[in-house]
Amino acid sequence: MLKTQSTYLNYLKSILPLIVETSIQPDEVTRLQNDIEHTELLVPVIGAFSAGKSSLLNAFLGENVLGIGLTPETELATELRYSNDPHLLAIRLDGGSERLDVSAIAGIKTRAKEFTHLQLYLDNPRLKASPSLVLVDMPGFGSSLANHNKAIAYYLPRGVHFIVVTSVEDGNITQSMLRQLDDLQTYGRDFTFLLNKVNLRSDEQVQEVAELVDEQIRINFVDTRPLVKVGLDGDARLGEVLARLQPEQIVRQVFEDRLKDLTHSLLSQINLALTSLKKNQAENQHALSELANGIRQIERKRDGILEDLRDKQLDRAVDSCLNAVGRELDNAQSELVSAGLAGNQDAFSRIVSEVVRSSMTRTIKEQMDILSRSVVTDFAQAVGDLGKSMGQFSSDPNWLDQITDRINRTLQKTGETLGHWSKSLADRNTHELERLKKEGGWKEGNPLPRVSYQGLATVLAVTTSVVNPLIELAIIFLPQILAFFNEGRQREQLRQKVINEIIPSVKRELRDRLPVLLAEQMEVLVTQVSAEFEREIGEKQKLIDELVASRNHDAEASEHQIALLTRAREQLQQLAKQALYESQQ
Ligand SMILES: Nc1nc2c(ncn2[C@@H]2O[C@H](COP(=O)(O)OP(=O)(O)O)[C@@H](O)[C@H]2O)c(=O)[nH]1
Ligand SMILES: [Mg+2]
Repeated sequence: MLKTQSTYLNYLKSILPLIVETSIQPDEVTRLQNDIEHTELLVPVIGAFSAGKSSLLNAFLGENVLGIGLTPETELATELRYSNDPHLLAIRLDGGSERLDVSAIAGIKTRAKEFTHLQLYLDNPRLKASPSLVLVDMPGFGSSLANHNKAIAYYLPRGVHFIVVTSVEDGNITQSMLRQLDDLQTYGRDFTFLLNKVNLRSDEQVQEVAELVDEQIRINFVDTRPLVKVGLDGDARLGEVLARLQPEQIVRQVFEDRLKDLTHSLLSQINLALTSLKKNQAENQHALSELANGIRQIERKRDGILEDLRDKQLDRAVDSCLNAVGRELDNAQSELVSAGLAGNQDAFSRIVSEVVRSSMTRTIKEQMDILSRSVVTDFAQAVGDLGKSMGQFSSDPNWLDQITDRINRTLQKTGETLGHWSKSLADRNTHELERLKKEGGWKEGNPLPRVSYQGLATVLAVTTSVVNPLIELAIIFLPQILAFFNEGRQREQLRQKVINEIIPSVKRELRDRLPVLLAEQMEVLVTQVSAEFEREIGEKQKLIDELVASRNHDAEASEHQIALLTRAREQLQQLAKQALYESQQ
């Protein structure tokens, strides 16, 4: 376990006893403990088929365990972990797994459809030396499109850093790779670029390719990054790349804000409890009725927003997504025509699916970003009066701002780096919403049922939930279009076909399916933001309510509570200072 991880876990462990004696709920503390404990940093190794990804990883491991060669061997993403009991776990689509012998990896690709990915446990010193980093051998662009898409869909939100491998033989970064890098950028993921097989070219040739690649990266990604040249020394080079990753820092980036938010939230609850204990009965009752009123306003606002979503915003969002897809498919026109002329159906479908993925991901994320910010503002306005009165009650003029800032920050989080998560939060929450809809006999047009979410799905998670099903579908309907290519066409004929039939039919297909998926996830986003506001307000309500009740029973108890809370506040501040603010090693 990393030092940062144990510092954070110790912090949570020591604050738990401080709050169990008060009426403050420890839910988020235990949730965070669980997440931090199970964090692994996934580092996917991506690149074209035959770029040398598996060879590089074999060199790093010092053993030839991953299949290499002329046919795409890696059809299933393979995670590398240390264990003194070597074995292979094949993870099934339902989340269950099958335990196999390490040697089974050679034949498993014939069963690729049954599994989402593989976990390979090896008794290997290199893996033992860096237990927090999990390298992933990814299927290349030349493997089956369905498997490639499955792997990208799974690892794009989960990878913390990507190692991008290109063979010097390719001469530059291919369009496919550029689109892939574009997706990484949308997801806010960093990458290291490896120029592989440099031993196959002269120094001058390598230098020429390196300059070209550098320029492509500069043009497409603004900032430059060092290009790592790899020949037969893959072992050492990959080791250096990993050493530069600074896992402690990555873990800190993933959890620091959450821990600080938790601490602020606990402190503000302690302060609220202290305030409430010092106020009289009537003042407390007034605060309680204001809070109850606030929850009603949130609910009313939510129903209003959902209505507006269905009436207006959805159509606008669908249009802007489809326009982007159309525009970017137009840009890829000559690439599509060339693939068609070469009779390369695989390449053709791959281009369509990549373009759809990257343009959809970008535009849907933009839409969701705009939506999330505007609804947080809407809800905050709806409870503006509550904000004022609670600000007075607790002598904290920023009472409401703190809540909205916290919710905004949570929505913008990009780290879903927990290797052990079988499903994204968005999936879980959507599932819960579906269950409640069914149970309550929900009908189209009715207000959505209330879901007690297990945390907020981020803008990115919601985006992923829309894009992934659409990519699967883009593959399903392509074969019909592709039949056309087998009839030996001329370039101009093909171009007309691409412009007049194929691009419109992709758009048509998306127009059929996108609105339902988009509406669903936009509703999930709105419902979650409203649930989060309600949770924040309800938490305060519950706290004051319990204090009022306990004071009625026992007047002395409040003196004891005040002493307890004051001590808890001091200790919490002290512990937080050590664990979160001073330990910037
Ligand atoms: N000369 C040379 N050949 C390499 C290198 N890396 C991989 N290869 C060869 O390239 C082919 C494909 O490699 P593989 O690791 O299977 O690529 P992957 O599809 O990206 O996993 C194999 O025949 C390897 O022997 C390298 O650094 N130098
Ligand atoms: Mg491979």
